[in-house]
Amino acid sequence: MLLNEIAGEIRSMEVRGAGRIARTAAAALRDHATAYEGADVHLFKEYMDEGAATLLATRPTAVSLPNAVRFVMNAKEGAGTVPEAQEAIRKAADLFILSSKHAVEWIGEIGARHISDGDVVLTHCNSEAALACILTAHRQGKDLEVFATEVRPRNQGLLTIRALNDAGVKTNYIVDSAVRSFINDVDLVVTGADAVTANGAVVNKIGTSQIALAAHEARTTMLVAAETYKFAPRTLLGERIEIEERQTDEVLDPAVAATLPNVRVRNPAFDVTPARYVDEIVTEMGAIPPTMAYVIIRDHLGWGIEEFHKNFELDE
Ligand code: RI2
Repeated sequence: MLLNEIAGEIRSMEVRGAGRIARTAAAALRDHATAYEGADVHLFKEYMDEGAATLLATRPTAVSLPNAVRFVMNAKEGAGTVPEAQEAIRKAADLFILSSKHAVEWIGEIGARHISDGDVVLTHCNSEAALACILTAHRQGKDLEVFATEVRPRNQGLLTIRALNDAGVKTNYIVDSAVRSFINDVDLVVTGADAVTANGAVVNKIGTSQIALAAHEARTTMLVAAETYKFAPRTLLGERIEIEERQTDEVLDPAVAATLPNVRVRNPAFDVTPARYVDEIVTEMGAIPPTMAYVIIRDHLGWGIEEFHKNFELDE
């Protein structure tokens, strides 16, 4: 499939979920590089830059996307010829995809240790990292019960209940607004993340922050399952994560909206949960307090503030 078509699938959410988007983008860059037939390495790099820009323009919030693109694109930097650059990109993309899959498995193993036999777990949206924790605990023979939210407006909860059902996990399906009614029955909340900022705030599917508030009030543990490539280096510079606002017809039928000229429909796809409402972030490097996000960005992603200082000139 051509890179433009893959970008279209990410935009329309046929391909969705922060980890899957990142792996799909890495594979798209690899195939885009392989398809190049010219011999001029400078033209090749321009061609790749255009492809990367197309992928980056698809959805603005999940930081896994720019992190994956940067990882793959950096690989070509030292290459002197087109075949060298193509090979470097292929290797980097395959490495990213493999490590991403391993990261999810590690998160499952570590997250499952937070789940005890007999626990009731609540999850929101459809996160492969969060589901890895739940399904690993289930495979270990722990007796679990899950509450899964519907996730208006795109109903990703349907994907979650299908996966849980097929694995044989006892599951309750609830509308998003029922979370507070059930939170006292829940031992543990586990969600995924689209981005984690340098101060440990978690950006995830709209509704996550309300769930975190309800969990906080009920003294229910709030875990976030997130691979390290969801941590956002540029938030060190004070850059904010852009919250995607999607088209209004996902929320209200345009024919109905047309009869309501004084009503503006809003459709933010994500919200921000402050670090103080998150007990731990389960990464493939271990379960960490959210306040350690800076350490992940500096030591694991290799983006210390020194990197930025090298690239910026201060005024005399
Ligand atoms: P994994 C999803 O976004 C959800 O917000 C989910 O929690 C997050 O990505 C992480 O998903 P969307 O693409 O990477 O449904 O854990 O908007 O699968």
